[in-house]
Amino acid sequence: MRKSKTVNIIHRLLPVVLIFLSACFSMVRADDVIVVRDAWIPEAPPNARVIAGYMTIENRSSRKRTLTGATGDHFQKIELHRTELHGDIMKMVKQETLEIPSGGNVTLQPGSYHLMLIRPDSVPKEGDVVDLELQFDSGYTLSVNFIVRAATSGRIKR
Ligand SMILES: [Cu+2]
Repeated sequence: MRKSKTVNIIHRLLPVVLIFLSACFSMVRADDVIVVRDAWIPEAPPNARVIAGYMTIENRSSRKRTLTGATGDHFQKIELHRTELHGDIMKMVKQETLEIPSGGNVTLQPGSYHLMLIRPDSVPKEGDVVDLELQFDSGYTLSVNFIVRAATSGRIKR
């Protein structure tokens, strides 16, 4: 009697467990197609109130992905910016989102898109690693380690 009860419970729970497991696997499948490379932060003066974050985001999925924001424990807030030339003046313009086309990639780099890390608890130094969470439109978050490099040597060479 006891045994069949246990079996019954397992039978009843099995579909739930399977649905849960397949949801987990499909989440992994859906989200492991975003790859971030060359994540770095140029070293800033110790009193800097904002610092920049750069990286290349690659989208290996079959549909476009949209970066909607980022968070980090040691910053008051993080915005997505784009440096634009207005006449003779370089301006940073806040962006709500950044689209990464299917099968393509977008590079955040000096003079273009960047993460603006606002009011750090303390300004990281060359060699430090800063952990940030990137948020995408699917609700997916990706943890990325940004390496702090000397500002002059940090540019990505092509
Ligand atoms: Cu900015």
